[in-house]
Amino acid sequence: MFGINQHRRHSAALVASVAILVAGCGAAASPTWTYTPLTVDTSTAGPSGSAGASEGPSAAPSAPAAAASAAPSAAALDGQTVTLSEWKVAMPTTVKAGKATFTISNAGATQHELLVFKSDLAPSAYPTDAAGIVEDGAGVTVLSDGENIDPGKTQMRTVDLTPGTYLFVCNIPAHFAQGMYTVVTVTP
Ligand SMILES: [Cu+2]
Repeated sequence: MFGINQHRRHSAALVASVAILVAGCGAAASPTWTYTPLTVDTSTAGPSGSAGASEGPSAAPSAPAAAASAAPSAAALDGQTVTLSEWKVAMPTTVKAGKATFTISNAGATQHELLVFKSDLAPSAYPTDAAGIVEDGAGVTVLSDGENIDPGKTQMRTVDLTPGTYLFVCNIPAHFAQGMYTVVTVTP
């Protein structure tokens, strides 16, 4: 549905605003979810909204109900599927910390792989050589690696995620340079 996809996309672009977005999402259990929650103008969302949301203009931080729903909204990666294709790693951009076993699916037309790095570096600052990320390079830690996956195949992976910033990436030569990665924030 429109709302869910939009929400994911905004979360990716506006990680810092995730609490507000989540609050907006919660209030928009009503069908009125649009961009407007970002403006913190609740005059449009208010009429149908929850009791908490009607309290004031800055509903996101002050409404107890919205605040309570913010944390659980980052779902665990456990049981989810990460889908690889040219040149994307499709997955949630915010997940909850913890041990997670997930499926990696190659929906592309060529082999891909999935590596998980933990690092505070922006992707553009990752250590690279001509092929891609230098996996034992400075400032990055490989949390998980696996065999290449043929098109149409899947692979199971288990990781233990602690809060921080991760890069889920295909490091087959030139694939990282094609942008085949997703930055993932792991929340407590
Ligand atoms: Cu790839």
